[in-house]
Amino acid sequence: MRICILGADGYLGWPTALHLSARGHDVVAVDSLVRRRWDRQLGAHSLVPLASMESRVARWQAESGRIIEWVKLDLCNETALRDLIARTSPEAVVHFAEQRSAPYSMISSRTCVETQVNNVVGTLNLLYAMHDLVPDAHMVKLGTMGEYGTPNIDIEEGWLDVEHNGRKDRMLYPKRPGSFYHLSKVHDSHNIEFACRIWGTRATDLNQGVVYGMSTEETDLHPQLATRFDYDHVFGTVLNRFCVQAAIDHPITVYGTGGQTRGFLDIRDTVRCIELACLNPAERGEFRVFNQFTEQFSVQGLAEKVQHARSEHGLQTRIDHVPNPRVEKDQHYYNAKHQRLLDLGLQPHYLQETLIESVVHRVEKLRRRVRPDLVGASTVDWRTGGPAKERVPTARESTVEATGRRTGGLGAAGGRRSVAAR
Ligand code: NAD
Ligand code: USQ
Repeated sequence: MRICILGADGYLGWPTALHLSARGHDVVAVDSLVRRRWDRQLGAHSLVPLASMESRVARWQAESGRIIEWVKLDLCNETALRDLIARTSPEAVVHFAEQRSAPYSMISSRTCVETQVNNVVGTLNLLYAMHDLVPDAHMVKLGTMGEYGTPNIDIEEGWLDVEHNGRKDRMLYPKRPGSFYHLSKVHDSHNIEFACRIWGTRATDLNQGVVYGMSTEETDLHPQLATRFDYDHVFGTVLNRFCVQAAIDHPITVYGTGGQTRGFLDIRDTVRCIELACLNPAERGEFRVFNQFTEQFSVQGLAEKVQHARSEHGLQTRIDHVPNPRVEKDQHYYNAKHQRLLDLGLQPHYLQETLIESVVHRVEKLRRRVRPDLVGASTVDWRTGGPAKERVPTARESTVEATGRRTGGLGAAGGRRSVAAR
């Protein structure tokens, strides 16, 4: 298939581009590189050193003999996006290209608006481009399990059969997300469902859980093919952060009681799920929703798994319960269906202590790159936003930054410049 991967410089987009290319698909890898800019602005960085996209695709060709076309493009630039879709005429477009951090979206009005504009406008531009130029193509969109929130009833895959006052209907499952980022995904889902209904667009919304892991078969082939790995408190996700904390003997930061339960999956299953969605497209006019995760865990349960994996090697790991900077339930019912990708043939990699140990082991090798000031609990509070040092610099401050003086950033005041910026 001809497949465009949007957001191909990211944690999940890059391994997916490699996975699909390795299986014989013609892949166009697209990204604006805005995430590297957000890292610089926040003073954060990927723990795993990142090659440029040019080096990555060249290395992939050397390793595999396969060509991935690399295009730098912002989805919010409608003209450029339309040119890309017209020129490449894809059969499937996989859309990862969004601001994906809940804490980032809660720092300030500016980061909230930036998140929602980037995500909602990019997706609308893509819907229009696909409708006008490749109406038969299939949109595979990364949504999130967090769109549903934590309702006190079972979570279905996208749709809910409702009986009310003696009448029945099938409705989009009610959403009650927990951040302005997660809300942007809800807005996307509604816009995509509407496009399916009025234009006959084919779309699969993958409501993905929290992803963990550092590598896939293809990213392991060469250091230049590695994908990013975030551990800071804005972009780092929970299990990846816990592994880094354990590796550097930092207490594990469980927010609140740790009863928050979420769906999780291994990064190797993410790339397989995307492949399955592409190979089995939605029908014309179908808004298809898959809940893309393989197991559910509480945050406390994950912390204990990491602690136990370490204790097997005689190592002690402390678990700290810190005040929750988020507004979320930490004791709640959670039972989310996740059958449809299994029906298509997904064979999950379930979380094992060996995986935790292998991630911790890899982090230990990169220990010198870990910045302790990025590892601790989040300072972005849902009620009050982020402290001034975390806010995105104003245009004037950015100019100062470009001339070499540091502004903003997650680290301690007067911290170092980020690795990416060095
Ligand atoms: P990431 O930040 O590592 O990658 C996203 C990429 O998209 C970045 O390289 C960024 O530069 C690019 N991008 C953002 N806005 C863009 C725009 N307007 N134009 C072009 N490129 C743009 O994130 P990730 O972890 O790889 O997540 C990818 C997708 O999967 C996101 O949509 C996210 O919401 C979803 N998701 C991620 C997880 C997770 O645990 N990582 C879980 C569920 C869903
Ligand atoms: N948490 C801790 N300690 C930490 C970090 C997080 O207890 O040090 C808790 C959070 O309070 C939350 C849970 O762990 O209850 C998950 O947090 P997270 O940062 O791993 O995940 P989240 O903010 O939900 O976002 C991530 C991705 C996002 C994706 C989402 C999937 O960044 O792109 O959409 O996971 S889901 O959670 O299913 O919505």
